[in-house]
Amino acid sequence: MPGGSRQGDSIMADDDLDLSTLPDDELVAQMHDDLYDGLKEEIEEGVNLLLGRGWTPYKVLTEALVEGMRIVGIDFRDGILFVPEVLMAANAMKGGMYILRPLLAETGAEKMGTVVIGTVKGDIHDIGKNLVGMMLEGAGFEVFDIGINTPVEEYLEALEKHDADILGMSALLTTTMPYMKVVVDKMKEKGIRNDYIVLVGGAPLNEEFANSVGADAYCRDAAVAVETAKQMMASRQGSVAARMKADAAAAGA
Ligand code: B1M
Repeated sequence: MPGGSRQGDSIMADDDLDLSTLPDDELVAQMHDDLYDGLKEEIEEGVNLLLGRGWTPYKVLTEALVEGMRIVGIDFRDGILFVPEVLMAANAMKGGMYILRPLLAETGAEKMGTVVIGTVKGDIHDIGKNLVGMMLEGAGFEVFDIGINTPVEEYLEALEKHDADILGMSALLTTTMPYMKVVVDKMKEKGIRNDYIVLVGGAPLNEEFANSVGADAYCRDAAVAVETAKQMMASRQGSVAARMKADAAAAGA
């Protein structure tokens, strides 16, 4: 990356650094630096060290990885980092997420429902989507991740194939987020819109936008996505149960 890491100079040359000797706060700061520099092996080592010190997978994810990527995003926006460096940072982040994924999914929670999730057509950002998928799995949802650059036909095919309850769509670009409306409109046209809960997320979105495209909810982050998915599944199951009760009462009358 241009000009070296943001804070690395203040500690010592990265090659000489033994991450295991650093206290937690310095290790996390160093990991932000290593993510910035796209150092996948160092990120993997840092994640393992923090887990070994008793950090929960969620704390490692949010404080070491997501925060590191937030810093990368600022310098990308300001023209200090460019696409190749950000790709390396993303690759390093994925190395860390790969270690955390099974741990986040290991909750033994009962099955909450089935989710199909994908990044919309024209958009290749997948870190946030992957994270949301991981967290939903950890909360007991079965998740089918259909990837990036997803056209409407693939969303609809996957919903039917996996008998899904929830459709999750991610968009990171102001130019691609309107595609969510294309998907929802197609669902309406086919008369299947109300068969699914539609959740949307991504940095440029907000609640108003989610309403305008006809989604059920906007999810600011992965934790909100999990809470929203759980609540919406519970109220959907509640209304199905109420309808069955009413039908049974009507049949008995
Ligand atoms: Co791009 N990029 N990028 N990028 N990139 C952004 C999004 C940008 C904001 C950077 C900037 O200028 N500050 C900017 C968008 C500007 C805009 O439209 N307003 C931008 C741009 C311009 C571009 C390109 C056009 C650059 C270029 O080529 N000139 C290009 C577009 C490519 C394309 O998609 N067609 C591009 C390319 C790339 C890379 C390939 C280099 C790389 C992506 C690698 C990858 O994903 N595999 C990349 C990256 C890494 C970023 C930033 C730096 C980081 C995104 C990220 O991973 N964040 C980003 C800057 C930023 O967002 N601050 C940026 C970490 C992640 C955990 O957060 O994705 O927000 P996030 O996900 C959160 C929530 O949003 C939410 O929960 C997640 C977890 O808490 N959420 C959901 C997300 N999806 C959800 C779905 C749900 C629910 C919640 O469903 C239920």
